[in-house]
Amino acid sequence: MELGQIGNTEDGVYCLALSPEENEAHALVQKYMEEAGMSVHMDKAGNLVGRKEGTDPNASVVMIGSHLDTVYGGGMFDGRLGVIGGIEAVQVMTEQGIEAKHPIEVLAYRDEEATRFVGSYSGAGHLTGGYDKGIMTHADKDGKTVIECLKECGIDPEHVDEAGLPKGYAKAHLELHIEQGAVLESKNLAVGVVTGICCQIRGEVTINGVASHAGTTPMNLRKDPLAAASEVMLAIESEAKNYQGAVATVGKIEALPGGVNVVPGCVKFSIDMRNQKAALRDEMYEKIKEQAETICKKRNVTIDFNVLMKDAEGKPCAEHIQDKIAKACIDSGLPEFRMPSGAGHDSSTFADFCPMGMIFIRSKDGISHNKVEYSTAEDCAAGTEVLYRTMIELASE
Ligand code: HGY
Ligand code: MN
Ligand code: MN
Ligand code: MN
Repeated sequence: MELGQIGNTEDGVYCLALSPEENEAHALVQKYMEEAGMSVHMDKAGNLVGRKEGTDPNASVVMIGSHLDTVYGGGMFDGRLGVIGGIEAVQVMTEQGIEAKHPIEVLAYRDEEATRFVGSYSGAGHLTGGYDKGIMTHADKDGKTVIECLKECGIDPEHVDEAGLPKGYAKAHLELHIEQGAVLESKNLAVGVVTGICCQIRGEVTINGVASHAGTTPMNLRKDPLAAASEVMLAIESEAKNYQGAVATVGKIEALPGGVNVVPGCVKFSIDMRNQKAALRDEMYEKIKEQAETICKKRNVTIDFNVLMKDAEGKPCAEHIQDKIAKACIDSGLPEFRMPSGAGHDSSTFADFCPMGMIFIRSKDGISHNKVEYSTAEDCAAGTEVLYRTMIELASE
């Protein structure tokens, strides 16, 4: 529970990427890792690495990782479950005196959420080569850049790219995570085997009109970007409903100059569009762009789509890892249920680096990225047991 108190406020947990709270969370987790019998260090990208040696020090590593940073007003389980669950799995191994051939590493990755800066999975991306260096100069909403925040967290920006791991370093990457949706709950299941992770497009849309007097500008003479944006957002929503499994979200909007008696001159809003397959996601995106341009032309305003982050493709979980997780479910007395992930995860960046797999546990009411995010202790334990069994199987063979 201590971890849950870090950055906890009345409207949710604020443990943002590369913040003092994220550092505080890493320091606490380092203590847990040491208590579990792991050697601990911070890698050059600022990720926390707990390591339990194997009987064959040259064997490839079974990696278990997730994140400690949250969205604005987030919950206590997103990411944290995977780090704490990994530590618990190693703790049990240590307590039982179990040795395995392969070294095991439990990692807390920096900046998974891309809430404060663009570019998801940044910490993990440095390890697998999946990091877009252009993001280093990005600034958060207060104008603070990634470089400044890295330095404040004691991470040398000059050396983060030295965190990269060689191909073959990892035997597998596992991640335990809350489902963040309502599928498991609807089927009354505690645990799910993840088959693949969605691919995302994130960006910013700018609509420019003409700021004018709210009292003297007749309705038919306005070039109002906010009214246009409202129509565009409804088009985004209805187009996304045409694609099975697709989602499209506008999570943030800003109307400038923001005066109550001023017809706005400019509107900026975020877009987050996802599907399991890039081709379908891109088809939906292009259709939305086309409709948006037609709406704005009709309204005499201009629109610009600026893509800030785009996953090349959905990320499949390795079949043999899925099968091991499914076996671990059965051995834990749980049914095997396979399902895709509509959320992105640190594991996404490992898909092209090593065989990766994910384990989901049920989310109450399917809610996440919200302070009421909740999973029962029983489900957390069930997911951790499945992780433990899969980890031992992979580390021993
Ligand atoms: O946005 C996501 O899917 C994840 O929570 N980063
Ligand atoms: Mn997460
Ligand atoms: Mn999240
Ligand atoms: Mn150097």
